[in-house]
Amino acid sequence: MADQQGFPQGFYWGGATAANQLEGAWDEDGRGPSVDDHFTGGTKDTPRTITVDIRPDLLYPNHDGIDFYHRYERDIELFAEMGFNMYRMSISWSRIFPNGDDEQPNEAGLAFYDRVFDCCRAHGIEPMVTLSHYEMPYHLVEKYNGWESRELIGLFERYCRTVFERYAGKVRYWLTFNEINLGASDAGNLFETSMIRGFEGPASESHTTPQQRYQALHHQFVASARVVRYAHEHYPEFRLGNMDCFVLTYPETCDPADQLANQAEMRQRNWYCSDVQVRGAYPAYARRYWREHGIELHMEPGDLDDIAAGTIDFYTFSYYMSNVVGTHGSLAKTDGNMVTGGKNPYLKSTDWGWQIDPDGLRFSLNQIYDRYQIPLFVVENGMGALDEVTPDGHVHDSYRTDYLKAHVRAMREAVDDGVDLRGYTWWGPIDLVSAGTGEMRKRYGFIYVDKHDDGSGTYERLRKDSFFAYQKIIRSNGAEGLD
Ligand code: BGP
Repeated sequence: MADQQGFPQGFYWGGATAANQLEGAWDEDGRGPSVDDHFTGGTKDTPRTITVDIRPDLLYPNHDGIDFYHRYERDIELFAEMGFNMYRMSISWSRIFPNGDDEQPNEAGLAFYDRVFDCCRAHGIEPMVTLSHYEMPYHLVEKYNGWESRELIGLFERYCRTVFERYAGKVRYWLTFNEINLGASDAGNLFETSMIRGFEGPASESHTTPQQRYQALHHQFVASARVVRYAHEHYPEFRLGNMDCFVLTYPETCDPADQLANQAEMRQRNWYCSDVQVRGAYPAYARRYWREHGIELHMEPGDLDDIAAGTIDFYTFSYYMSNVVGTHGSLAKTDGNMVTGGKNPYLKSTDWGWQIDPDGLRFSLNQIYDRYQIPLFVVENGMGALDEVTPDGHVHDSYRTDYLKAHVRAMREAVDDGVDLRGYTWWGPIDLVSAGTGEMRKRYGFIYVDKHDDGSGTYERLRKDSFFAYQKIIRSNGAEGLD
C-alpha cells in the first residue's frame, strides 16, 4: 500500500483571533465603540446583556480583551515560537472609521495594523485578515440598524478600499465576513448583521424576521462581491475568501424523511451563503425557501451581476462540532456554536456541550471540496475548556492536545482523500474573550492569559502543555506528534 500522502509542502499552520475579542483599548487612539462593546459578560446558562449606553455599573469584557493592543509584539513572538507561518486576525472597523460613515479614516488606527503586520512579517508569518469579524461601528447600528440598510454596502466598500490600499504589500489573504451564514439566524444577527437598534436586554431576547435576515444577507453578498471584484481588478496578488460557520448535520435514521430534513438543514445552514459566494448566483433551492418563509428580497438592478462578478478564490470555514437532525421527535438537544442541535449518542462533548467530532471534519472537508473544487482552509477549530494553573505555573491541558491531534489526523485523512486543503488556523491560540458567552474562563489558548471574568488579572502569558504539542506538529508539517 502506498504511503500516506501527508500535508503538502508550504501548508499554513497557525491560529485565528478577532480584534474585538483580544485587542482591548476599546476607546484608545480615536477608536469608536463597536457592537461588541455594548455586550456584558454572560455564562453558559446566562446570556450576555446588550445595553444601548455603556453603563459604569456593568462589566464589558471586550473593552479590555486581553490587551493585545499593547502586547501584540510579545504575543506574535510566542506564535512564532510555536512555528506559525499564518496568523488569521481581523481589523476592527471602528478603529479605522470610528463611526463607520466618517469622511476620513483614523490614522492612529491604520498605523496600529501597520505595526502588527510588520511584526508578523518580521517573524515570517503570513497574515490572513478578516475584514469584518462579528462587529461594526455601533453608530451604524444606531443610524441604519446594521445590515438591514443598503447604505452599509457603500460604507463597507469604502472601509475595504482604504485598508486594501494601505496594506497592499503586507497582506495577501483576505476574508470578507466572518461566519456570514450565521446571519440567517437570530443568534448571528447579534454580531453578524447587527440589527439591534435600540435593543436592551438579554441577547437571547433579540429577534428579527426571516425577511430582515435574508435581506441583510443579500446586502452582505453584494458588498462582499463588490469588494472581491475591486480587489481582483486592483490588486492581482490578493486572494479573497468567504468564511462560513460549518456545522455538519447527520440524519438521525435512514428514514427518508430524516434524509430530506437533513438535506434542507444542510442547505439552509451551511450551503446557502457559500453557494452564492463561490458560484456567484443564488442556488435553485433558494426560491422555494424564500416563498415558504415569506421572504421577498428587494434587489436593485445590477445586484445579481455584482454577485456573479465577485466570486471568491478560496473557501474557509470554522469547524467545532456536528449535530443531528431527525423527524421522530425523539432527539435530545445539545448546545453548540451559536446554534443548538440534536445530540449524537456516539460523541462526547466539551464542558460547554459542543459535540467533539473529528471524523465529521474529514467528512465536511470532502463534502465541501466535492461541491466547489476550490482550495480550502480550516480557519477556526478549537476547544473551549476550563483550565487550571498548577502552583508551579503549568497548565496540563491534555484534553486540548487530544482534540488538536484528532482534528489534525482527520485533516491528514482528508488530504489523502484528495482534498485541496491549504491551511489550518486554530481558534484562539491565546486565551481571549468568548464571543458567545463573553467569558474568559472558556479558554481555547495554547497560551494562558491571567485575566478573569470579574475583570481581575495580571495579563501575564504562560505556555500551556498544548503549546509544545502544537509546536511539534508544526515542526514536522503534521507528520509527527499525532499519536
Ligand atoms: C466562532 C467565532 C469566533 C469564536 C468561536 C468560539 O463562531 O467566529 O469569534 O468566538 O466561534 O466561540 P465562543 O467564543 O462562543 O466559544
